[in-house]
Amino acid sequence: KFMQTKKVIVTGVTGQDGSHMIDYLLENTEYEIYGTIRRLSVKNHENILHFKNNERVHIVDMDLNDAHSIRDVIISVKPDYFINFAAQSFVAGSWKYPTQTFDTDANAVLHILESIRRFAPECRFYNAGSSEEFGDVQYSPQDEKHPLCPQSPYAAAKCGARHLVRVYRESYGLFAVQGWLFNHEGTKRGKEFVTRKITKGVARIKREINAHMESGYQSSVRPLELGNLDAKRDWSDSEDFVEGVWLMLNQDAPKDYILSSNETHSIREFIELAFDAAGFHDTDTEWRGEGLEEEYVCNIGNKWVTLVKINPKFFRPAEVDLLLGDSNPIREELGWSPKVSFDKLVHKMVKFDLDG
Ligand code: NDP
Ligand code: GDR
Repeated sequence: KFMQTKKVIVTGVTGQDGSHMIDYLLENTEYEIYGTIRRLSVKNHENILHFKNNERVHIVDMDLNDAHSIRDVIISVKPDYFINFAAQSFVAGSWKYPTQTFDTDANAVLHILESIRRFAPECRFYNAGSSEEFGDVQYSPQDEKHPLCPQSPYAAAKCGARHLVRVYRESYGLFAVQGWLFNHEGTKRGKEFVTRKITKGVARIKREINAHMESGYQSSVRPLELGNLDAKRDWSDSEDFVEGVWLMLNQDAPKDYILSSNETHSIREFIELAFDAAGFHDTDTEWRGEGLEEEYVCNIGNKWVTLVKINPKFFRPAEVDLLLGDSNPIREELGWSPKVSFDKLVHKMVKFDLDG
């Protein structure tokens, strides 16, 4: 007998997680997939090119800032799953575009929940929650009981969405969850986020040094400019996390979990490891100076070359100093386990940017 295939809507597929989610669904399910995109003046389809023409993937238009477009897609697809990765996801940008951030990251979630309730009440919904919601952390490691202490318009919007998801779950019995995902990265990571900015910067500097080996490279190397190097983050690989999201969506009853590596590292450590992965050895490199004068330098052919310097323009109006997750509950209850270590992640990203 003909069995109707389940349908999954994934938003944010031109970004990092949405793109990996589609790869994961193509490999691990037989479902029909609807990846949503919005109109931009210049297309950025780099992360969807490899599945754009797959017969199981339908690319449909939906702008989260337009409630009608959300509603129209939900009515026409009647999804079994709705995975919402789309967002204004850049924390620093959320002070510049607070209203747009709140509309996209909180109000749009309300529009999705309302349309699911009215037109597809059996649909399982996932919204992309964040460790940024813990913000001004009260204790470490952060677990699912940690209070919400947002430090940015972005985090405040994600907290608003979290309350809405819970209210809709409890009021209407929707299967709606919102994990707390700690930072996750990879070769599809946006270039303004610190990890990718570093790995791309390392690759560029390596190329500049190689190109000028013969002729006074000291003046030819443009240092990488960064903000607060003391912040600490719990970094993982995005490909490990999309699996955790799918497990959350397929548990018996809706429950929100943390996904994290359970380790924390400073931006400074990420920088050291990234340069090391590109062949700048720690015997040749060192940190010098303090505060705004701090620099990461390297001795190349008896000349000191500045690799990294501070630019205060990358400081934020408020900072999240430390994030460290406790993802033991999802490991124990749903059997999730990440495969890629911090060290492997940094090496993978540096290698990709060196080759690219
Ligand atoms: P990206 O920034 O890589 O991707 C964001 C996606 O959202 C892009 O596809 C973007 O489309 C889309 N988008 C933005 N605004 C709209 C809009 N108005 N309408 C439709 N689509 C829109 O994010 P990530 O993949 O890194 O993150 C996925 C989600 O997880 C986000 O919600 C993020 O806030 C959250 N998160 C991410 C973490 C991480 O470490 N990566 C950790 C915790 C949470 P376009 O290409 O058109 O701009
Ligand atoms: P984050 O990621 O804010 O944690 O949000 P980001 O990589 O932007 O910043 C991490 C830390 O690095 C410090 N930093 C810099 N950051 C950027 N972007 N550029 C710099 O030059 C720089 N220098 C230092 C920041 O101050 C910060 O402390 C990410 C996003 O993916 C969110 O969507 C997600 O919710 C959280 O992770 C969990």
